[in-house]
Amino acid sequence: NYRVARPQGYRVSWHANPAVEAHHFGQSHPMKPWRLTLTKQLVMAYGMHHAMDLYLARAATYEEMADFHEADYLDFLRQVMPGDIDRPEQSDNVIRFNFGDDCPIFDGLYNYCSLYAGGTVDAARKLCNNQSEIAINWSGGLHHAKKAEASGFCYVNDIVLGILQLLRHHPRVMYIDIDVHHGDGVEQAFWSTDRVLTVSFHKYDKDNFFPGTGALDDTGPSHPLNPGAHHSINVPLNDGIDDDSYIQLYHEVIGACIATYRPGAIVLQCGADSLGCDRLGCFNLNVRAHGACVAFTKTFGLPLLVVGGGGYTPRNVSRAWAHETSILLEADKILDPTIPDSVAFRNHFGPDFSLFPPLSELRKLENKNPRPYLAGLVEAVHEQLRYIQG
Ligand code: V1S
Ligand code: CA
Ligand code: ZN
Repeated sequence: NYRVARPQGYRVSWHANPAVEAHHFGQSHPMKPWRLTLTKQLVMAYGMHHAMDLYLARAATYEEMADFHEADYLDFLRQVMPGDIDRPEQSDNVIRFNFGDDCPIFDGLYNYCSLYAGGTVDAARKLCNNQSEIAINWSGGLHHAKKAEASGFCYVNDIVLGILQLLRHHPRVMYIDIDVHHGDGVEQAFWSTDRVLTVSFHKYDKDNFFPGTGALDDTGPSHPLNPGAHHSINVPLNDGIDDDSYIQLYHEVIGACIATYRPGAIVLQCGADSLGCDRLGCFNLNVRAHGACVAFTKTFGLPLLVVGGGGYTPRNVSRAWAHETSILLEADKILDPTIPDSVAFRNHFGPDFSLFPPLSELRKLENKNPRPYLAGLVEAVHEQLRYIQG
């Protein structure tokens, strides 16, 4: 590996398979794997591919996915075909495994799932083998998938598979989720163990915002015999949170969690639907603020697995993930904030061609998170951390 002697910075590995990008959920579906193409084009136009180890992600095997998922569910996922959604003989399984409008059955579904999952498993193994300090898979981060159920555009929970790999080498792993939605699938997968601390920041409205879970007092099943009690941290937010509030909250919550829990590795889900102007999101964050969370997480110097997640305005998803790649490479200060002329699909970034458009101004949402509310959240997290040992 040529990069062992990098004078400053960490070895960063990039895990991707371009075949993921070609899958289609359907015309009106908000999840567009094509956003990964746009991200890659930006990363390459800035020359960042020269500063990372690039790996072609292989498909996760059935057995690897069975580390978390039930065989019945994987068998269905493997053999199902687009027309099955309307076939009476498949209707029991379609309902049981929650396929439908949110989780459609499209061409190449199993291939899509195994490729994004393979990227995260590979990335985790690179960290475990000490072959890189930071491993990135922007196609992963599909945090809603359950053991035997698809949910919220997620079919295979690559994050859970990645954490299971990290747990082979690290006594404690911390999971951080800045997607605008609650990271319910990852929380649930580990809610009986004290070896994973999950922390999700999200919009919370039990009745009107998907998935409706992640209240402040949802801290994991609190039976005295459950070692995982108190090991789910939820930071429920209202519409319109702005840059300064979010960054301060992130620093206070994550700083305290890491100091108390002392994880050996961190998994960071960077869902970009927490940006302003997102098609499904309702926060008011700019690209720099989203990136500031990544930068702060990196300062702890722990092995870091970075995955994507939601993000439904592709031009902004790609801006955020390209900027965050530059932060992980310590190249953010030298990137031109004007998007290079050479980038493919440059028309998507007009009329400003800026890496940092004023998202918080373009769709102004009232910030319904007053300072005392946020102070109360931090206080509650500190209180919860008193039950946790590192
Ligand atoms: N919000 C939202 C939303 N929009 C859709 C949707 C819209 C058009 C389609 F053709 C298909 C689906 N579904 C939802 C949410 C799911 C959000 C998932 C976020 C995933 C993630 O970013 O966290 C990680 C990748 N679903 C719902 O709100 C459920 C419904 C209640 C309403 C929408 N219909 C389609 C299903 C039931
Ligand atoms: Ca979240
Ligand atoms: Zn989301």
